Amino acid sequence: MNIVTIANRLPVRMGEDGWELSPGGLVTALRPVMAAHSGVWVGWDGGIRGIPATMPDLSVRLLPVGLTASQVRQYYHGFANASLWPLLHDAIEKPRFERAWWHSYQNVNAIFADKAAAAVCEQPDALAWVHDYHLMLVPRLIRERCPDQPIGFFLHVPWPPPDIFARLPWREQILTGLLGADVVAFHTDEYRGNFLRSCARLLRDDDIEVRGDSVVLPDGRAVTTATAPISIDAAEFTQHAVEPETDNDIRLLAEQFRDRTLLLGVDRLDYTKGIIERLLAVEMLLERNPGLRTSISFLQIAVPSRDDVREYRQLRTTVEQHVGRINGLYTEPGSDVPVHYLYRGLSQQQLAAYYALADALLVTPLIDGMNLVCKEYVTVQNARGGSGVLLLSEFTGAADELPQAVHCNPFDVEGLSYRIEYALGLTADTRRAAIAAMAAHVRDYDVYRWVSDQLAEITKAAAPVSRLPADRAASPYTAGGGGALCPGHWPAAAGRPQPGRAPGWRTPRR
Ligand code: ADQ
Repeated sequence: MNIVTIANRLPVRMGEDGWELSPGGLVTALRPVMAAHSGVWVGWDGGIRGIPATMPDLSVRLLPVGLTASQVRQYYHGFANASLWPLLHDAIEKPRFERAWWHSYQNVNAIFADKAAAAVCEQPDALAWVHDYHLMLVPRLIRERCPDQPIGFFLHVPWPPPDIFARLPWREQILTGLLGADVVAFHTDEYRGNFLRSCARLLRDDDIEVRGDSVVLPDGRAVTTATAPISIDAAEFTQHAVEPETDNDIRLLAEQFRDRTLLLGVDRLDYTKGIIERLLAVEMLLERNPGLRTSISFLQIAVPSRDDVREYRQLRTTVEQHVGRINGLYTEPGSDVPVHYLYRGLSQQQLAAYYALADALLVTPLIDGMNLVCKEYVTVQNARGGSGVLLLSEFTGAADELPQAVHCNPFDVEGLSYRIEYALGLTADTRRAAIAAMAAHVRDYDVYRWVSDQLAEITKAAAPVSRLPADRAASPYTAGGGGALCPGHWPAAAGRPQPGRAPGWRTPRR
């Protein structure tokens, strides 16, 4: 099978020794697929020229998309990161909407779709797999260009309730863009349900109907939705946990944090991750328990992220002010500071050393599509027989899968500080058993399984028989009946029923 992956970024970056595969959630998840299948990866070159056509440890052709400075500003920093990102994260920061950003998003999505379609249409067994909120118009654009190719879409972030999604001025276009896919997949049932309810409420007038877990279009094509919690390459992290370099790093860190209980936070520096709430909870812990000021250390490792967006620059300043204030208040004379802070990216192997040493990992997002860091932590702890404890926000996709974690509500900062105390008070046996159970789950449902399940789902949904209308089952998501058919709204597909095809129906571009 030929897989054409379409994602905002290519999976490569310039490292100290030349081009290397990038770290990060999406790349971590997709790398094994591309190693196992031949194919193409379409993505933005990040403004760096000279991207290689292939990488030695990735059997994939890289197809770079070049963007102008204005497209980067408007499509990426603007619409993707200042409109869609906050909107899809329950609008915890107020989304900003600007028409120029939206127009740029449309243009850039068309550029990605043209590149992808050129790769998809030339191979009969190709499957297009589109990723994430940057490219939500792409499934439909590819469908217009290659009507019969299987197309899947995976959303790496949450889908909010319809009341929140409805704030987007271009909500119908985004929904119909996604419905160009055969399968639209989410991390959790909750996000999937929110999406189906959004379709039912906002696409009524387009003669689009939600039936069970599918969405049926005016031309009779049924779009399947799926729940597919993403995971990590557990074998790779298990390996990192026991490498000699990791042992060396652990020795150095153990020396640095000797006689201290180490609490750890590891995140992209993003306002969804609850870093401020975490720092405030640690502050309350130290305020309440003077003895802890010399016996615990809290280390926050933050990867620089999106510092071209105003809210992210402000967040960095605020985090650094809190770190300074807490240390100013609670460092005991003659002792080390209680809060440590690294603002940088680390290799997976280096992260593994921190995971191995940390007595507790604080994962406290206000909202997070999944969260891979907690899965990495339980894997490394288990590989070293550790008895660390995972504190996990109930507002992460991962909380559904890891019931053995100590769940917490980061909006309740004082409550969070008590949950940390509770977690640290658990016996080593209890903690070790919880880690083992969570690590077993992550091992069983690793990223390889996620990928093969997703590819099977897309292939199945795209088979001709599945494209016939779904049964007229009552749907928990349907808000009402249809309305007028929108001529020209849906690209025609060869061999598919197209009731009500009206004059003015657009011929798909090939
Ligand atoms: P992210 O928001 O980036 O991903 P997450 O799932 O936690 O969040 O993945 C972060 C990745 O970056 C992890 O693999 C982690 O190891 C790595 N990382 C973190 N800190 C690092 C550091 N200092 N140096 C190097 N690497 C670091 C988005 C969604 C998530 C979803 C993923 C995958 O927001 O909800 O889980 O995609 O779908």
